[in-house]
Amino acid sequence: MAAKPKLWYFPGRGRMESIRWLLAAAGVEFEEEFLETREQYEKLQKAQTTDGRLLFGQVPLVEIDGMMLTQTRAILSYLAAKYNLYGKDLKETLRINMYADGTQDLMVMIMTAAFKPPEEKEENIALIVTKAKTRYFPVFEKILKDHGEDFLVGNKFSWADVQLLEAILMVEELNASVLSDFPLLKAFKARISNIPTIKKFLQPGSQRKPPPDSRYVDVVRHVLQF
Ligand SMILES: N[C@@H](CCC(=O)N[C@@H](CS)C(=O)NCC(=O)O)C(=O)O
Repeated sequence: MAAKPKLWYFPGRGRMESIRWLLAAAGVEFEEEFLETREQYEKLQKAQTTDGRLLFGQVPLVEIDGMMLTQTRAILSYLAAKYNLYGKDLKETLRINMYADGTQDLMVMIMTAAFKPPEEKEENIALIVTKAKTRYFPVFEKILKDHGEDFLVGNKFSWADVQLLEAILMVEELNASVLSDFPLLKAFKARISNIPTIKKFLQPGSQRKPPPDSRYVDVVRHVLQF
């Protein structure tokens, strides 16, 4: 039996969370090592010269299929292809990439919000919710309306669906009624949440991480020294 993929990251969501989601959606078990000290991070950095662990000195780092992978987007694409969540042809793959990149842009805004000074937080959250409602969610609502299918691409469950659900849940944590004007996204959310592997990941006790709190922010600041 192949070894479980191993993930190295801080003990929280950040850039690793979408990787956790995609593995979970594919029904793949994984191990995690949490970086909580500068020493752990420096140890990974030093390993760079010997076995290419941190290619550009950054995490996420994922060990899978005998490789040490960095760069979130590359890792996600590899997993999507490996677990058959990447469309049936180049054109479907392209659309999945476009949709996943869009939701990733939205999630990066949320990810970085936790590190803003307290006086900027409220305004920043309002901006993110507005962007979700005016730029991102209308696009996905229209896609679902136009083709009338259950999934975003090719009427088949893909990485794009996994990541859109992740993004919807993240924005709902900022504003619980954000989907009120998006009936098809509401139905999409219910449908995708009910896929057995996703349902399992949404249960308490899974490897899904909670929203960032001050402890998480302190750990990241401490490890990366900023
Ligand atoms: N393009 C990279 C960016 C990775 C990145 O910025 N990682 C941060 C932690 S979330 C990091 O390791 N920063 C340390 C540094 O850049 O020196 C990716 O998407 O994986």
